[in-house]
Amino acid sequence: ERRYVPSEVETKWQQNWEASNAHDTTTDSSKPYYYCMEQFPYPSGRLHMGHVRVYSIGDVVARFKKMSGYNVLHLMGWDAFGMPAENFAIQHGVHPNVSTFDNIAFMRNQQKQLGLSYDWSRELATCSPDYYKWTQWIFQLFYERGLAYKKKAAVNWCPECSTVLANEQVIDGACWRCDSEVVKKDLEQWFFKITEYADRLLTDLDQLQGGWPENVITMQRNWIGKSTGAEITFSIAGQAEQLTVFTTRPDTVYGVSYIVLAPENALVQQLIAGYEHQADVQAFIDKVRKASEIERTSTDAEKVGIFTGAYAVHPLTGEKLPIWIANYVLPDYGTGCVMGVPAHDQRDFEFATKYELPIIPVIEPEEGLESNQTSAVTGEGKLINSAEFNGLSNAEALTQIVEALEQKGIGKTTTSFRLRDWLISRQRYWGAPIPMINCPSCGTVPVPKEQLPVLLPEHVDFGVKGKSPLETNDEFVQTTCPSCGGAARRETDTMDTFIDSSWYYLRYTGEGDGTLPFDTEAANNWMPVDKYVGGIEHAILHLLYSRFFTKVLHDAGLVNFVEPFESLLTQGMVVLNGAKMSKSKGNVVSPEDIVSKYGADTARVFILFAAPPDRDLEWSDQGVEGANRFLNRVWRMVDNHIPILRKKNLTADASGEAAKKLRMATHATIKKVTEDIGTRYNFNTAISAIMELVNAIYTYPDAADAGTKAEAIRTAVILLHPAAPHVTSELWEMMGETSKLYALEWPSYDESALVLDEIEYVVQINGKVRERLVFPKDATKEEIETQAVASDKVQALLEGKSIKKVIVVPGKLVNLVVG
Ligand code: ANZ
Ligand code: ZN
Repeated sequence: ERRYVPSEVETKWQQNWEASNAHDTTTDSSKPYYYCMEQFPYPSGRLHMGHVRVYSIGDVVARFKKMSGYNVLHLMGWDAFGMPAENFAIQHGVHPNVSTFDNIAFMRNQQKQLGLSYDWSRELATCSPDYYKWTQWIFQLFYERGLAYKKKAAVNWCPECSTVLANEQVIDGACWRCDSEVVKKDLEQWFFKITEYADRLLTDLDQLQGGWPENVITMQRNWIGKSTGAEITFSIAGQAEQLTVFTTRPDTVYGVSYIVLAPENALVQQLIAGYEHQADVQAFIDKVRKASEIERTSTDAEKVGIFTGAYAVHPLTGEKLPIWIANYVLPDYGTGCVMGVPAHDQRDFEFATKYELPIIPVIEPEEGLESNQTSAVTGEGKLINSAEFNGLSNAEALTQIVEALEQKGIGKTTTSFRLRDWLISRQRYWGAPIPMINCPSCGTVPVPKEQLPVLLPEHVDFGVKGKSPLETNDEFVQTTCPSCGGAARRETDTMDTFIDSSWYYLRYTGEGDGTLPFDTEAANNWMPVDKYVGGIEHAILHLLYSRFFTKVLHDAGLVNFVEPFESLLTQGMVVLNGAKMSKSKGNVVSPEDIVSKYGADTARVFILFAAPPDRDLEWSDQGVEGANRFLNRVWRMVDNHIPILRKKNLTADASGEAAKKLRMATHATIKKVTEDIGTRYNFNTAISAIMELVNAIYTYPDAADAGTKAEAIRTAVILLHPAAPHVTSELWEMMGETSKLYALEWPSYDESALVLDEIEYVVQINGKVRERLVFPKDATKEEIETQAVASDKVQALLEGKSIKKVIVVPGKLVNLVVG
């Protein structure tokens, strides 16, 4: 008798797989391709349970697909640039290059201890020069295609440290280091023109229906936020300049009582020039700009504004409308300019009430209007106070008013998107340098391609006031202009790390010959990713950016597909007593502890068994112990049957009652596990089906056919392999098998073994279940009826009563109506 010692078994098989290159990617042309990918981690230091969960899910799918005859691409890499390493450098003086690769080494080792089937020969780290060289190349491709441009934009600025802060470094409006109040400051920054792809990013979501969770599609759709409406032009009293508003409700145009601009709107300065209260308006503008967008747009934020002293002219009535600025108008949505319709827009209503602006109802709902409006009327209705449009329904009026405005040349139908261009500049060190040069005479010039990568200089100063780290290295900054040869300065911003992760899945498919960022042929073969497993926290940005990159690379002729991820699985969180595990909550269960106490297989089986993958998983010590007990039970099952399992010429004879039942259980389990893993991704029910099979094997009579039992045991071990690869490999060897379990063909089931010869019927009297009887599968209705009536129990219950009617539902039940 041999005891199950996970640590021994796991080390042995991890070494065995590594030595035999078990997880190398195959590209056998006779097999279909399957790309299984888990979101690559940030190398934070060590794995947490959330990681273990994503990897376990991905690994089951990858191993299952390999056994099912696919070439499988299954890899790991590191999203290795980013703030934490830089913060660590600032606080502890360890260079990001050192801490990052230390962290990677540690976490890679942890992943290996989990027995994950990655092809490590294709591992990548976004912070290595041979990767970010191509991130820079792609940046330049975007630039060449007019999709990268520079514009002034506000950054968070700490006046005390005189440094730019990332959003994560602003805590409750204050600097993370010195706690002083953070202000906004305008800097020239790089943007990616994702808005040019807004329509395609929206319409192509249709292709993802079915493959992506519905809620993720909805989140993407809302983020892109397409609104259909109109632009209407207003002239400004006494000025040549005009104003254009964006409105989704042109039907309310006669209800406009003021115009309101975002304080940042370029026109504002012109409007207030020479106004007697100009200084007050300016002070108001400065104050609003400090608030974040979230504060400004939240519906319960107080709406505040100030009159600019200027007036607009209503294009249809000629009436003078005061022009205000207010915090609730955003500078970069629509035109940054709104026609205020207090009677029908709640924000405008609150604003008008506060500042005593006129409220003019122009739509009358069916139930009539209150004489003293207490809130905006936002529903449907008929037009009033609207000249020749009175009496129309507001839907009709909308079209007709836009037509009328169009004819006058002062309005047109348009769409607006919530989606903004992507600000990609970071005034940070630990990121890919933007490969551009600023020349005093030629302007912005790309670094010549043959000079890529622009390497991150090793020596920078993280703490110089008023400078971002790259600016502190003169050798880096001073360069010559590629175009005129004169003295020039390098761009000192680095790229948002979301760029690094927007194309790694392409690099994984093959590095190619070094002339392009990836092997385009390999990418076209493997892509789109068949299964992408990751957290819901990336449901918007990472996926949107990756989709955007794919489309641009498609348009540039580098790939032949437009969507990168065909199917997406968003796994739930790992929680403890209902709360997300997190360091700050102090409720972290560490993967190291679980693996060293119970082994990786137990951790994997527990995680897969405890919940469907898209649900939150409640951590439970009893659950972990249960998983461990189950593996021990499987171990003993094999260990106790070594003689029959090793008997090579043992044949199965399933003609006996018990053998027939066990054979049926075996094949039903193959069917269920195959479908649960391969099509439903319900790993929890797959494992519970294997548990049931193991139970059936345990209760199988000793006297019954041994060959059938051996088949059942062997099957249970194979089916469990993707979830618990180490212990099953060991058991396979103990059975005397010499083949490699990971390379074994996934078992198929025998349909005929699933068919029952006999069926159990429920016998009801007046709808109440009274008896259960077994009939041959091919019994006729008459036979079933007579035997049911003749049974002892039914006869006893029938005493003194007569049968009025008998209903037989084939395969299910007999109901006797008795009176
Ligand atoms: C007049 C009006 C009357 C409006 C009415 C609504 C109701 P969505 O659906 O989100 O696209 N708006 C336009 N630009 C804005 C900006 N930069 N900041 C804040 N609000 C802005 O919203 C479109 C509506 O939001 C527009 O239609 C405009 O107000 C406002 F009964 O125009 B509406
Ligand atoms: Zn130049």
